[in-house]
Order: sequence, then C-alpha cells, then structure tokens
Amino acid sequence: MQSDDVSFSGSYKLFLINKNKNHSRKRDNTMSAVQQIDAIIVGAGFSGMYQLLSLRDKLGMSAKVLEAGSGVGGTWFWNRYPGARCDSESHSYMYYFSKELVNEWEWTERYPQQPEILRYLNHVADKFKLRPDIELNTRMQSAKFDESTNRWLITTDKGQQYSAKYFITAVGCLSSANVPKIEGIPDFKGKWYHTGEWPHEGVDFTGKRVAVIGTGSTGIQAIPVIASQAAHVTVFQRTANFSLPARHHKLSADFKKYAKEHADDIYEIMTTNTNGHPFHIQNRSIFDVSDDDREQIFEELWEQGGFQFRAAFKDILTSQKANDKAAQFIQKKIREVVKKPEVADLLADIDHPFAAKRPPVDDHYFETYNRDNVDLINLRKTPIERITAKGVKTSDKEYEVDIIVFATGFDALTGSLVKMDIEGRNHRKLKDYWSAGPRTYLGLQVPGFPNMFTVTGPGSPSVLCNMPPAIEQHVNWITNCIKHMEEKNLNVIETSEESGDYWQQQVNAVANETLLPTVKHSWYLGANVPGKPQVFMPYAGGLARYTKVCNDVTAKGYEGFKFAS
Ligand code: N01
Repeated sequence: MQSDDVSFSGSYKLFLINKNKNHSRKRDNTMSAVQQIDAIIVGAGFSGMYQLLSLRDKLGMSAKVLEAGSGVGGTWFWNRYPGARCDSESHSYMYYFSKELVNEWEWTERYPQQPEILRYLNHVADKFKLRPDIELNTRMQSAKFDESTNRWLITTDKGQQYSAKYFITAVGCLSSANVPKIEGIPDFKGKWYHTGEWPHEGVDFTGKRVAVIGTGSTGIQAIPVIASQAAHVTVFQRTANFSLPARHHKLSADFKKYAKEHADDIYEIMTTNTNGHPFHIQNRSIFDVSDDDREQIFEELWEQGGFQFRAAFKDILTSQKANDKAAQFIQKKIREVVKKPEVADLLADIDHPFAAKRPPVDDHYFETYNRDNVDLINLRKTPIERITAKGVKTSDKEYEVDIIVFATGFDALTGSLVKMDIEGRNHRKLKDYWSAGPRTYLGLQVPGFPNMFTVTGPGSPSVLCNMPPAIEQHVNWITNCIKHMEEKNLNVIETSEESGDYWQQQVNAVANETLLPTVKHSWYLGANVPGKPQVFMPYAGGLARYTKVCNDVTAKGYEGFKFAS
C-alpha cells in the first residue's frame, strides 16, 4: 500500500529506533514543572492523529497531541452544520497506511456525512490507542524556541509546560472561522452561527426565518437542508458560484467489495495524480473532441456527479478558452434547473473561471431556488450595510430574520498558525515573519523556526487536494526526516531564507501555469480576509509532482535544509 521507510509491516508493529525510548517515556510521565517530551503536535484531526501514531508507534518516541476541542476529529469535530459532508468520495477520504484499517472500515455512502467521518476518526483513535496521548480541551498558548537547548518550550492554557525537541503543527488548513466584520452583529436579537463553529446540540430551524450569508462549498451544502426545515430562507450571495451535482447514494455491497479488493490500485491512483482523488485527469484537450462529443462527455459526467467533471479534460484549469466551454455547460445547466429566469440569471452570472475558486459539490442546490420559501439577494447590487436588531440591512432593505448563518469561510492556511504565539530564533514571531504572506520551504518548514514542521502548511498542495493522501505524504516525510535525525544523533533541522525564497518562486511559478491566481477574490490568495496579504498560498503543481520534489530533496541529503548535532 505505502512504500515509505516508516510504513507498518503488519498492522500495528512497534518500530523501535529510539535508543532512549524507555527513558524518554519515563521522563514524560514525571510530573515536573516542565515536562520533557520528544514531540508536541497541535491538533487531533486527520494529520495530528497520524503524526502521533507515526512518531509514537513507528519510531518509539514520546509524543503528545494538544487539542482545543473536547473530542478528536479536527475539521470534522467543528463543522457540524446541516448538510456537512465531504466532497471527496468516501473510499478516498480515509487513511491508507494500515491495510487492516482499510479492510475493517465500511463507508455507507458515496460522500460521507460529517457524523460518519467523525465516527471513523474516533474509531482510528480507539483502534490505535491514541487517546492516552491526546490532551483534549487543551489549547496551545505559546511555543518558543530556546536557542540554548535547541528545544521548544510549549505552554498550554491549562498552565502545562512541555520542553519538546520537535514541534509539529497539525492545525488544519480551514479551521480559523472567518466571521465577517459587519457592523451591528452584537445588536442582533436573534441567534447567529458560523458554520465552522456549529453548536453540538444542533439548531432547530423549524418555523424560523433564516438568513444565510455566503455561497461557497459550505453555504451550498447547507442551504438546501436549512430550506427544507425553515419557514423562510434568504440567501445573500456576493459571488455567484459554479457547483457540480454530487449524486449522493448509498454504496452497494459490490462497490464496497471492489474498493477493498482494489485498495492498492486506488491508493496508487490517488498518490500519482494532481488532486489526490481516485481518478486521473484525462489526457486530452477540450479541443481534441468535437462539440457534440464534448457535450456528451460533459452530460455523462454531470449525471455521474462529483469532481470527475473537472477531470474530463487536461486543459480546463490551464486554458481560459477550454475553461469557457466547461463554464458555459454549467451555466446552461443552472438555467435549465432554476425556473425563475431572474434568479437563474443571478446564479449563472459567474465572474471567474470554473474551478479557479474551489468548486462546490452539491445536493440539489440550484433546485432549492425553485422552492417558495427561498429568496436570493444580490449583494453586488445591494451590499450588506449592517446587521440590525431584527436582521440584515442591505443598501435597499432590511430583512427581518430569526437566525443568521454565516457560511463565510475561513482565514485559510495561515489563520490558525499566526493566531498561535509561535516564536522562533531571535525571538521572531511567526505572525511578524508572515506579515507579508507565508514563507516556507516545501510547506514543511519555516526559515528561522528550527525543528518545527507544518503538516499541510501553506506552500504544500493541501487544499488543492483530497486531504488524506496529502496528509499521509506530509506525515510520512516528516516522520522519515525525524527518523533520520534520531539515527544520526542530529539535534536541529532548519531551512534557510534562500530555500524559502526559492520555494516561494516555485509556488508562484506553478500557480501561474494555471488559472487559479486569476481570481482576485479567492481565499487561495487570502483575499477573503480584510487586511490579509494577498499571496497565492497552496502549491498548485499537484500532489504527484510535489511528492517527487520532496523525495528528491530527501535523496539529495535534505537539500535546502541544514542539520546540526
Ligand atoms: O468558504 P468560502 P466555505 N459578505 O470562503 C461569502 C472547504 N469545504 O466555508 O466569494 C458577504 O469558499 C463569500 O463571498 P465571496 C472547501 O475547500 C470543504 O464555503 O468572497 N458574503 C463566499 O460566498 C471550501 O472551498 C467541504 O464574494 C461574504 C462565502 O461567503 C472551503 O472549505 C465542505 C462575506 C465563503 O465561501 C471554504 O468553504 C465545505 C461578507 N462579508 C467546505 N464574507 C468538503 O466537503 C464572505 N462571504 C470537504
């Protein structure tokens, strides 16, 4: 399944390389003011749990995860909004490092719903006995690199202090909720929620008048479900969005059997393509086929549902002319589905190339506008002026509502990292170092922050990928690097300003091969958060290309990094 140095042989085998294993475990258990530990990991989602398991069980090191939530799951612990599901197909939205885990877990639906993903992650925590090394309800307050000891001093909001050789952030790319700074929110007499911080007890929309602000992937998933419960829903759209039908369905026994029997092949496909999905982008131009054939291909993929539509032609994301063909097809579909022409016009009036902003996958989103209890407001024409005691006031009208749902996204990729008080060499704060935009080498390390690793940090494929294979690739690389250091008795790994500059050029160069940077109001560029520097953040060269770069760096003796004993 995986061929990395540190993969399990068997299902759950301790890989002992740490000569001081017993000693280091004992030190960790000693109650002292500052607990000595090999590694502190922040975040107990997909990344943090696999990183813990890799360091603890493959390398035999002492490691602890600090998690602010009261449960494991990361994104899937917090994002409990109505309709929350994954846009990746379930058989690809899972770990592949353990054959036993792949074989024993059964997904029920093509796209797993949030509760099912959370059950899966809890199953992983139990199966691999991760819980004793995860500190829930614990927020990391600061992490400071001590140059005299080459260790990180990490402090939590409970007053614990850890001295760790390695400090690994696994905080997720979309975990810092972006509640827009619209004037008047505290005046609102009803209830308001951000989708990324949804109440665990749920929200009862029955009989309520609801405002939904935002029509990204989240809003597009939530709106149909809220509309089916609420008395009335007013959707406030700033930017019209493309969306692909998901075509949800229960998985058949045959498919489940197929996915298990072909797990190695599926994993091979996921890790050797651009987006980490279980299918390849077709190696043909949109202009290699006739108009009729193209229409038929799009029609079939539209019926099939999901991101395969985006993968139908290799130039959809690199050629504006090719992209126009895909965009026109979707706009035609919107007009076919939405019965009121003025609403269809608003939904189809899309100002950016298809998939240059992350395209949502929906369950009857456009159909929802045919309901009598749903209205669509064009914020481009009548912007929101303020929130009032009664609801949402645009430039022409006050909309009275009982509940406001902010589906307004996240301070993506950097938000959670700069919010933490992280201090590297020479007391340099991460938030200051990144004040003009993130600077990393490979999205794995930040110059001036030795022994700190960022799982799926800015500068890595991360959000442009199906996340689990991107996470596994990163965690495996970090684990192999740490294994190398422990075997060679190396104390410090750090990257340089030159490596950071070089990588920023690479990130920009591969982004410029695509249409992605042409969208100036995209969260990929940080444009959704007022005042955030606008820098294209993820690595757009694709997972396969990125993996090769990382492997080449390793093969060349960790080129671009420096070690010290
Ligand atoms: O956030 P978004 P999201 N006034 O930033 C609007 C992942 N995800 O939570 O486009 C009015 O995409 C904003 O308008 P505009 C996925 O990667 C995955 O929906 O900036 N409107 C936009 O319409 C996704 O891309 C799954 O003009 C305001 C919306 O709010 C990412 O999360 C499911 C506003 C925000 O859209 C983020 O998606 C869901 C304001 N002041 C999400 N501020 C999976 O299935 C913002 N908006 C895995």
